[in-house]
Amino acid sequence: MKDFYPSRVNPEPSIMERKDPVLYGSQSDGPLNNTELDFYKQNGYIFLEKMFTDDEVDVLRKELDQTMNDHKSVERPDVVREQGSDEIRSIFDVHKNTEFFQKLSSHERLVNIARQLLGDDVYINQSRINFKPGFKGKEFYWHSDFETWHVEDGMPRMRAVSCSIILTDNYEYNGPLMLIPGSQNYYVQCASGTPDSHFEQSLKKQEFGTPDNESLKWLVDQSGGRIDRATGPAGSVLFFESNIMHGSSGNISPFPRSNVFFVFNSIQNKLEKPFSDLTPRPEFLANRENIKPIQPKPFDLTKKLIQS
Ligand code: 6CS
Ligand code: FE
Repeated sequence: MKDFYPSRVNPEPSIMERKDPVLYGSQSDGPLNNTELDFYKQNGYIFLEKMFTDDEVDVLRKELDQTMNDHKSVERPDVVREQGSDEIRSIFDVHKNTEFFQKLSSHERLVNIARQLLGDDVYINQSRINFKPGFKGKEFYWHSDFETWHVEDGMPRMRAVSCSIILTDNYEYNGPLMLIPGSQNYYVQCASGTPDSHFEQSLKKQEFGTPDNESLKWLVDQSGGRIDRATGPAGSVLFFESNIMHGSSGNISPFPRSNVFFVFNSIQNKLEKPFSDLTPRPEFLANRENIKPIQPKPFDLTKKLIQS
């Protein structure tokens, strides 16, 4: 298969233009209006305040705490700990491993937006819950998710969107996600060289497939010097395009930050072989098995599944 987005091939990094649309659907395809869709197209993300009520957030947070407790002593690759400590950083594959998050991943409120943005049926390519406890939560260095998914997992085109449900209030000072608006339109072809089983390290601290300083400066310049932050109340939902440059700082405030994270991919954009010599990453990071379009379902989080 042709590689439209080569990266980690040359020793020197470079920047190329995106070859795919950012927005695939239109207003008549789903819940977002033209203003919201335009914002997403221009900026590469949209932050929807309070899509979930406080009661729903309580339930979500309880489920997250429960999942975290259940995994405290679980030693498995899908339970990622912080470097040099026992602190859980992420738990992957929650849309398969827990009944609650499985239902949540097909919630019509989320899926209908993903379908609209991608203009297609969708499936989950990756899911996780992330924790950034007060005082000790560590950073995520700048990266494009698509770069990793393309080079290490074989995602052919830019037709995926990440959805992050924010479960604690996000402030400027507790390590919110930072995004470079407009960077979804450019692809940083990163410098070559990726160690074997890179993911074992990159999920704690990514050092390969990250942009060089010059490219990052260039991206911030093209946005007019803007770096946006996904700040807002718990219950808000952030949708961000697969190639937008993003990252977050550590959390030295007393306030924890946690979120649930689903990656929706177009059903026409299923994973192929990695666009590199690397061994494909495990299923918990990059879903390949039993791929079926999600049927959006109404799901009252505070009650039981309304309809299955
Ligand atoms: O590995 C992944 O799939 C995700 N995690 C990191 C640290 N970088 C790329 C992508 O966001
Ligand atoms: Fe990311």
